[in-house]
Amino acid sequence: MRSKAVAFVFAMIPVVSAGPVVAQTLDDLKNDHRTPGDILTYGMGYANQRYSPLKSINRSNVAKLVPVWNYSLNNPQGQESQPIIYRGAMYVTTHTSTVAIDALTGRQLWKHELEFAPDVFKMACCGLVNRGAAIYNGKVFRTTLDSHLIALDARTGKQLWKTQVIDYKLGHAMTGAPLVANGVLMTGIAGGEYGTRGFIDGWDPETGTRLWRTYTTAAGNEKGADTWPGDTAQKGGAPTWLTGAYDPELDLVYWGTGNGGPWNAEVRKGDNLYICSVLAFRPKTGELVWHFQFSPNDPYDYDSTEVGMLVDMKVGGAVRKVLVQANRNGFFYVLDRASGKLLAVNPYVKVNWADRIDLATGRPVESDVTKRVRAGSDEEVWPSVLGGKNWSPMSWNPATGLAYANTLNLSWPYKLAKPEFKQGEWYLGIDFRGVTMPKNEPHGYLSAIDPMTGKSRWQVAWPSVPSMAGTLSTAGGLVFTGAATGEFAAFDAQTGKKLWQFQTGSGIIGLPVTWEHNGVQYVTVVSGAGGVWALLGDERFAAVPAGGSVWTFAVR
Ligand SMILES: [Ca+2]
Repeated sequence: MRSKAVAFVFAMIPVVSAGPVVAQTLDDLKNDHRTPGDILTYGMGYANQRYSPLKSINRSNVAKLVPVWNYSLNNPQGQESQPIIYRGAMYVTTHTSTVAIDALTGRQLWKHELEFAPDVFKMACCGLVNRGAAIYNGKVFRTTLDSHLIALDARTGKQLWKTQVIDYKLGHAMTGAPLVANGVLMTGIAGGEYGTRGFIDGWDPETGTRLWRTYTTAAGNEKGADTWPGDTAQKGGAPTWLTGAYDPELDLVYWGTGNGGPWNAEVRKGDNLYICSVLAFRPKTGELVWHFQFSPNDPYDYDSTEVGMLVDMKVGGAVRKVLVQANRNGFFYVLDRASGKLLAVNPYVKVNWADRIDLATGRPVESDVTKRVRAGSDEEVWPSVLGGKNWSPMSWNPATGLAYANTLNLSWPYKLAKPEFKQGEWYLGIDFRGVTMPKNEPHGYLSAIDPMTGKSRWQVAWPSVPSMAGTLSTAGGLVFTGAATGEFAAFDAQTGKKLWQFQTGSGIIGLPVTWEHNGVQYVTVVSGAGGVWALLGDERFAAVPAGGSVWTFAVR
């Protein structure tokens, strides 16, 4: 708690300080979840719970929520950026810009713009997006589609340094928000569809000098290299295109990895470490402490890049430090986050690729469907290539003990084909025909999931296109999320009853946040249709206007 004197000093500083910005410290980042006046991390705290203790907006007054301001991002692509808020400034990214906005008025403070060579866009498999910035020690950090990492002065937007992470022409892109933990700036990489080799990097935030690189496919004399035939690990995928979580007490960063390359797993027989896994490593060195592989030899593009949430939860009568994840493979996992031991695993959507996950070994028991797929048969597989849940994060409410996620009810037709590698092009090795939308059933839900059973306490069906947006939970008993058709909405966390909604003018695929200033609670979401769903040719989506903007709401 801040003393009254300190609070007074803070109140005397104008919302946007003209003087030097007090630098964010590592302690500020560590305490982010306890300081609802700012949002300093992707995930609203290192634990990635996207939970706020704020409750002045609650079940009884959320119906009075009205917009306070709207800011145009001047960008027609999908908007997946989570805002960062510090000392009255809000930082939002698009694929072509980083902006600082006065959080109370919506006035632009500065804008930093990017330009790309035209061939860059081909390397972004699934939409021209960026998922947000990181902030530390007076600097704003972001990644770029052409695989660079940039540091900007948080006060002026001036570029302080720019580093090439890797040559994008190899088939890489960067869309994720960086993570700063224990003084190290960390980034992942995309390119799992292009026959690339994934990695995670650690950087010096002051200079942009690379401190370490940990590859996510094991090769050469590395442990696990024997899970790849020949040199297949070199094009083996395991991309790391989202953001990790961090436990400061254990000093472990948790980072998810994606699919193997090519999707056709018959050409890379073996477990293929570390595709479709969570890696627990030391932020100072990148040294791997433990790993858990969800889908060994995955043929289905079941990325595990969305790492999930770190929660302290009762398991068998005792409170355990766990990592919970709604995996794209359709199973909900509870892992001990100190050791990686599997504590519970159950399906949370319709699954037919595996009969179950063996609790003792953590390995899937592949179904007859997958056995036939591996033999070359054409099969309908659940869940689809988009997974039981796609990239967007869920949120946690400690009062309900539930995980709130936008889940998908889709399958896909699957048949192996011959993979052919060509640099900078998709390297799949399957007859890819998109997803199947079931008739007479919703295609997605907002689901309130019990982590120990995978069962939903309640589900709300999306009436049209399913939502790919993130969720936000609050102590006000609310869950906020957005619809692909543009409605930003609040639901009762206990019952799923919709309590409020507002049409934002374009589709929502972003990450809502809440924050306060002078005792007033605000809710912010970035609107802007696009992302992976826009690539599916769904005619229902064609009627949703493009156009990125930031909305901030309050009860008035
Ligand atoms: Ca905070």
